[in-house]
Amino acid sequence: MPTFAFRMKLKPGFSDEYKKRHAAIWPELVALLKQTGVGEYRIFLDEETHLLFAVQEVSGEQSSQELGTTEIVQRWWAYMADIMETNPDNSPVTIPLKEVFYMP
Ligand code: RM4
Repeated sequence: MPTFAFRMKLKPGFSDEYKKRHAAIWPELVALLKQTGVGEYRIFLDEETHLLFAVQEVSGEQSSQELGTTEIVQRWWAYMADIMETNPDNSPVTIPLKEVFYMP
């Protein structure tokens, strides 16, 4: 299963809020992610730089970041926009990361 990794950025001071909101992630968002092929999905925070590093297994061709045409993701991105670095459409600024090491 291919793995996608990407970087996003949190606004300073919101790590607890980010974690709290994700601990209560909307069931309909989880269902959509699973339906579209996103499997195990982790997000890590670098507390020093406020950078978020996401790693997700994907059975299809698209990552979670390509679901911005769905109403649920648009609503989720709008909900998260106040604590994240976003584009004008509320999507989180997303920088793909290059895999440089893999140990099976
Ligand atoms: C992140 C960001 C991503 C979304 C996850 C669930 O903060 O909004 O796009 O896939 O949450």
